[in-house]
Amino acid sequence: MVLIRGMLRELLVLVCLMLISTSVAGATATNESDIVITVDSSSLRFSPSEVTLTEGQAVRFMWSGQALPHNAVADDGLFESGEPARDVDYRFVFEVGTAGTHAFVCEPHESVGMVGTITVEAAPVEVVEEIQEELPVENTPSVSFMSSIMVTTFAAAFAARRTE
Ligand SMILES: [Cu+2]
Repeated sequence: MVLIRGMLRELLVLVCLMLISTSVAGATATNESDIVITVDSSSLRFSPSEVTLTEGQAVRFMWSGQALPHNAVADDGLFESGEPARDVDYRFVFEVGTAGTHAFVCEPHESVGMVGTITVEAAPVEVVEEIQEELPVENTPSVSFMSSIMVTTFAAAFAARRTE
């Protein structure tokens, strides 16, 4: 019986470690996976102008101190960074359901070829739940961490009682 309990404890520690590592990775993924689009040195091109991402990921249009004011407006109306500006930091999350190709332009410079394309690939089904769960707790990653600990504690207490 002691041997079994020892093995159970090792198993629980392992499960606990796995839960902690996945919740930490999930909490930090939101910003690390952002795709940044800026303006190149010619001042009339997006860089990069063509990107591919997965539903749930975000694109961040970001530039500062530009000689000319720019914006980023989707042809299909999905997103718009606002009025053209020399300093822009605009983040747009491509939620589930936005899979497809989204062409966008810089309104003042569309005629000289300041255009781009964002290709959004559908998220795998198991990732959908994860994204919806994470969005409200974006700034409080400890919530999922705490729930993992609580689940593990309950499991440990339950397992210990059963082996007695
Ligand atoms: Cu422009």
